[in-house]
Amino acid sequence: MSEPRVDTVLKIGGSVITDKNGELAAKTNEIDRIAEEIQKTKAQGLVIVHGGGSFGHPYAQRYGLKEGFKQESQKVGFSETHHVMTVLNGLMMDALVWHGVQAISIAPSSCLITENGRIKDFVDAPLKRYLNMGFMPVLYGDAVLDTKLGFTILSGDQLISYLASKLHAERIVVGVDVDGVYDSDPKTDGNSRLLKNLTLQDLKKLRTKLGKPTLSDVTGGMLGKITELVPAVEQGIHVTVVNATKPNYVYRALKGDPVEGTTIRKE
Ligand code: IP8
Repeated sequence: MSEPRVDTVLKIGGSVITDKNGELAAKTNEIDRIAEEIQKTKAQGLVIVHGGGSFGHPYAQRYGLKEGFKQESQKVGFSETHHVMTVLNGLMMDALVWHGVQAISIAPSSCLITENGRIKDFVDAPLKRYLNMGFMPVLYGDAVLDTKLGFTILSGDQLISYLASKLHAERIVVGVDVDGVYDSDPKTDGNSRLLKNLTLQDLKKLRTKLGKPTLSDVTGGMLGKITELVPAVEQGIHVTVVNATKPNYVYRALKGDPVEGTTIRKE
């Protein structure tokens, strides 16, 4: 099978498509707007990954899934967490498909296994074949099996970095609910500064500077994102972080048009 040409791996943060103050609170208007923006780009070679927001995270946290299998009572939590992610994914798929996008949902829990939380085996033949046929695969952060932990939580951020590297993507676009990467948390620090251009070195320094993630996010918030992006940037993949809650920012980022946000390059 020939290698598919992948231009962009796009992450849509859970905080963009859900209300993280609620539980199972989808922002259906936002999901619809983003699906329309994706459709408008007529993008080829695009892979989409979305986060868990108020669907995956509260369940994963309630049952302590990220730390692995410790007791029988967690198993129903694993099922619930995966299930609510498929519900959120269904809303995303609904919007994309009815906007005429030839999107196809791929469940990480069915095609990959992690080892101590890191992706180890990924059955990529269907994904590659879908891409070769011009489909747009849509994946998400998920509850997954783990060779050492029994199971764990895989973040969409680990997935985008892994997929972009594996598929030799040109770039990663990360849609979040703030204007880009800041030198501290803009939601709690009024003096935080937006960092418009970052190099790999800056990214590594920032990793040590950024504070603890919010408790509602089992996979680590912005700090988790930064950490996960490092290997992709090391491989020369360009990253753009934009505010996906602002209309047309995702559209412009996908088109490669100038848009406010943070760009991250190797040097
Ligand atoms: O929101 C986590 O994905 P993320 C998904 O991309 C679950 O970190 C199931 C909590």
